[in-house]
Amino acid sequence: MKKRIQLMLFVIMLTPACFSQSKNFVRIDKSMSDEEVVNIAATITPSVQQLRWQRLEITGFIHFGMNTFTGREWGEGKDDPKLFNPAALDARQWVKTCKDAGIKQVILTAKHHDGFCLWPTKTTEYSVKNSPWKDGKGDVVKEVADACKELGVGFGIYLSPWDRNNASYGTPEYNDFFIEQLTELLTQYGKVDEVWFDGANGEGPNGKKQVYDFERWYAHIRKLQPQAVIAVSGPDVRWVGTETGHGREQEWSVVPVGKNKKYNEGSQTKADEPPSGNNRGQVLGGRSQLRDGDALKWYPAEMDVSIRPGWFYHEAEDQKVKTAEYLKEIYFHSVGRNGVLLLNIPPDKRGLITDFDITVLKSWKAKLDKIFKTNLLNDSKGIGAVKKIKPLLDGNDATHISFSMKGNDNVVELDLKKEQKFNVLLLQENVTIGQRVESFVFEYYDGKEWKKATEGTTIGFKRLLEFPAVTASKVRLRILSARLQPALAEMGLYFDDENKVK
Ligand code: FUL
Repeated sequence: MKKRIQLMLFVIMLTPACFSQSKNFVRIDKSMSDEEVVNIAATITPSVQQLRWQRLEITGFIHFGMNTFTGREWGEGKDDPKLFNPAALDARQWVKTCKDAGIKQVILTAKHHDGFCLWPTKTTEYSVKNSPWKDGKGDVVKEVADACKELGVGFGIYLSPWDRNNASYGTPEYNDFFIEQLTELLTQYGKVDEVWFDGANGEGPNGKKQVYDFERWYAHIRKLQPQAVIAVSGPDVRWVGTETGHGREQEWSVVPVGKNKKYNEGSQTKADEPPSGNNRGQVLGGRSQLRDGDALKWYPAEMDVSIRPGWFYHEAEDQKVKTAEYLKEIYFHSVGRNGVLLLNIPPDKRGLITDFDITVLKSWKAKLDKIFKTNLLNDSKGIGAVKKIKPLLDGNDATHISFSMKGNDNVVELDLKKEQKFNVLLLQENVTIGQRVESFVFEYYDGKEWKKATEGTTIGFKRLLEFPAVTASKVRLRILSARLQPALAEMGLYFDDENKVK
């Protein structure tokens, strides 16, 4: 008997974390008290796929296709495939440019709303195979997938549900056609890490709108590429609600869903809609909103934005590439507000990312590397109730210090050992435990008393705050309110000599 228990324990210890069940969807009902609902929200955690995706922090979008050649943003599906001829196309240059900028995963528009396919699909004649590019023998999806594999970058596909070219659009047959397109993309190019569905649902060539069979598509993706996350008209990753690259001041990863829908316990397949309630405000998932739906779900935010005004390349926008300074702000307001940034970088008609974009990306990367080069807390010592601060400084987002929130067990106080100048704070929660912090204040000791350097609400996977520079040798973080016991994973303090926050 003892042996059996020992064996069982051994097996449990050997079971990789990815096989353990995370609970990322829970139904709630009217009989539950507010406190119960808050406690449920605090224990909801990401799936293995969601956690992998969250840890990428910066991902890239490549909008490329017929629009690149016609100068449009939304093609009508009538442009001649002969127009598609990116004579110098170099997908490796795209992926390398992204990788050098810190982008960890690249999503390609395999088909945009015009229906033109960047791979030689069997499902339609409207594709690269009828273009002059490589005499119709080219395959952009393959070239990008291969470059991602070679350079160790994740690979994702954007397949527009809205198809303005296909004659079956607006009929049930279109859903079968879409399944065939998914099958090709998910079986011919190796591992796919993200499948991105846009919400646009306009009219097709016959003037009809399509009723998308999302649930069938999700099940198909789960079967063929179970490790992929499905965004943003999808169950794993939610659209933040704007295309500006900015998240909310309070961005919770646990949000209410399914106001008018009937969900099954444990099912994530049906959440093909935005969270319930008001999605446009500066708070999503706050206490007062948790009852807006009939379930709570781990549904983290992706902030998509283009480096240029448009999603596709237009020569006239060469001088309108966002500045490195503005991209830095976007980074602080996306990754630094508990989200994943999806930055679009569109190649030009040659099939290359231009130097205008590359120059900005390089200086953006250099800026971020410079800010986060030295964590000024590295040599610090815990001097309050919490002495063992190593989990906060080990670079591991799954080790943490937990706070009971009773008495003064909500504070971590640090001696920096010498005067340091700082103006950027980094905080991370261990989200494998749940997202819990609701408000905090960060203070410094000026020799006489504690003063506020900055304050915030949610932390989540990562929170970044900029504030006017302070010089001090003692600092402390006080968590003011939380759901259950919060688990603080990482803490960083930096000095950005270009920071203009007054
Ligand atoms: C939108 C689309 O309509 C745009 O063209 C672009 O693809 C963007 C990422 O999603 O909704």
